Amino acid sequence: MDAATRELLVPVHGVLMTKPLAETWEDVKRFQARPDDVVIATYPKAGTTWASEILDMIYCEGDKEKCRRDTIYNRVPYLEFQIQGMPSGVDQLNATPSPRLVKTHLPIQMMPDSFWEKNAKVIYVARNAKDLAVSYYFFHLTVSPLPQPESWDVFLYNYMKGNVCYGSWHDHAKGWWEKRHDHQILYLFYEDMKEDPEREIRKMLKFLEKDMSDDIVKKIVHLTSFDVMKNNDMVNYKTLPSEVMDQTITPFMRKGIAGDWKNHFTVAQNEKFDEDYERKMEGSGLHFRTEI
Ligand code: PPS
Repeated sequence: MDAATRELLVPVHGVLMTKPLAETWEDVKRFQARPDDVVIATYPKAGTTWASEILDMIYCEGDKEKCRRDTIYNRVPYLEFQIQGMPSGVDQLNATPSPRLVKTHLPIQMMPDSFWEKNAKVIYVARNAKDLAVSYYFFHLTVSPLPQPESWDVFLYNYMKGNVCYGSWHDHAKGWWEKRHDHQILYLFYEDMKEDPEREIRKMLKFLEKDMSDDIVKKIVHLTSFDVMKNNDMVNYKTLPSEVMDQTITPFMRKGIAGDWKNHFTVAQNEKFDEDYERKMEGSGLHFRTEI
């Protein structure tokens, strides 16, 4: 682990988290879910904001103005959010009337028990590990609570080892995949959403037992497309103070594609990554597409 990581991240039950979160971890653990909560669970950079916007659109029946009532991080509060000087995710959620949409990046073993006890539904979005690494790297360059990577190579090494905030991508993807056998979890893939967003939105509707006209579904597909979201200040995080997220380095809505990893991985990095990946994912039954 490099010095910057050691300074800003500490392990909580063996998973690296930011220090402010580690210090308030018990508040997250004790969080009280409600039966009608719908959780959007992801490893960071897997398409959380995209899925969150789709779900809020579903709840608002595709009403564009209603969805622009506030920023995405207020409409879909981030359970374990903890930055000094800003309201915590737990406080925000406690003050949110039902039905709530809840964002989390927690790995399965760290979810507050209450979500299982209350039988809240979860939509998990997974994204292939290579594109995710690139997106996470650029995100680290822009946000102050995360350690500044020494280089892309060092970042990739830390990521493969699980020495990044939220720990191992492999464990995260596999943990949630296994849990779907005994809980209401809809497991979706970013690459499928890219390929056919309408089909994936219909899966969400079915899972949530909601009916919707074809016209509204198509409207939601359009309003949640990358180009529309990139120019929507209620989802592109431009409302965050620049000392928290500096988008002059790279925008939050950066590329939004599958396959960008090819522009960043060297041949040697790719070989090493594949070898490590095969070992960690073998027998999981999970298959990701790294391009579409
Ligand atoms: S975060 O910070 O963990 O909540 O980030 P998250 O929202 O999970 O992921 C950000 C990446 O998702 C891309 N994105 C999209 N792709 C396609 N279509 C839409 N509508 C969309 N919205 C967000 C965003 O561009 C980030 O990926 P990269 O590869 O960095 O562009």
